[in-house]
Amino acid sequence: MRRIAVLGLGAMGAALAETLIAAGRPLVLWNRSPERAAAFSGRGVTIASSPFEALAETPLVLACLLDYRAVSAVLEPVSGHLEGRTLVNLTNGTPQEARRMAEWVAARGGRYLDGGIMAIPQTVGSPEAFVVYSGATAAFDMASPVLEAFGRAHFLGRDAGLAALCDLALLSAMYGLFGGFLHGTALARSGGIEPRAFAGLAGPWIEAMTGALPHVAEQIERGDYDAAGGSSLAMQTMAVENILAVSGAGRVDPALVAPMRDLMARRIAAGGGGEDIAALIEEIAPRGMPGSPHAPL
Ligand code: FVH
Repeated sequence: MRRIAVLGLGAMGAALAETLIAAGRPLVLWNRSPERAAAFSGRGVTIASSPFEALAETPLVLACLLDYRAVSAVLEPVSGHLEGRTLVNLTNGTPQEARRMAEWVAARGGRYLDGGIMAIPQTVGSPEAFVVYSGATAAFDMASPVLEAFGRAHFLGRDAGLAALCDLALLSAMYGLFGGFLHGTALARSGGIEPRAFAGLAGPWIEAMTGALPHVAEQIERGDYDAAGGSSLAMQTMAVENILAVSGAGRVDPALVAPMRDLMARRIAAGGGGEDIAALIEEIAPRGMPGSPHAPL
């Protein structure tokens, strides 16, 4: 087995390295601050003193750094040594950054695969972890037996920007979830319900609600949001107004919930009172505009 290079041993890079060590993969590790690489000494890995030394050892290079600026800073000095190598970049960034990086690597004779890790360091390699990839198909085919160790590997296509887009879309859903949970926790605490007791109720409730996501997605694809005797916006907006009223009384800042009330009001004013919550997508990404369900980016 040829060695695999891991560039970047922060919280996530170190978790990736640990996972590959557990999978019995031979590794060469590099990190800007040498002490993070030195922490792996005696674990049967090679410690490289420079990115050049790391690349020299392997055809497969994994990068997991803070941002694309860091990736460029690390790779530019060794750009003459990318020919024939596959770079898998697991650094968070924008689709534009990923596409630029893919072109830059290809211009130097290398293959580029972009990845978005849908796990935290503690869950890398666990059954719930997955990673979205896009870029050179040959790079995915070559690297996927290694990459599967991190979690299920989903290849989204040859557009190197797709993985970053999907990563950011999934993170958007996550931030909405945490934002809602934080507001709910503050509200509950204003009445003496402690955060852990609230979490015990919120977990099963949110889990049950995620069961509705396929139906919401179907409504968006059909462009038909009729609530059909279910949970209309006209009904839901009353609950949201009550949330905001109680938040004000309990001195909880409405910043995380008020935007939902505003979107509902806009949709209802446009005649959508009988529609389901899925209709709000038309307020943030109207049909026919970039980002709408009918005009993919
Ligand atoms: N940690 C997480 O929960 C998330 C889960 C999903 C994926 N993200 C993304 O993974 C990338 C790395 O995140 P991280 O958690 O490893 O981040 P840090 O622990 O802060 O480590 C940062 C590493 O980047 C190195 N670095 C920063 N700037 C430079 C530079 N100019 N040149 C070379 N290396 C640089 C840093 O090196 P050092 O400070 O130890 O010398 C660390 O190795 C990230 O895109 C997440 O969004 C993680």
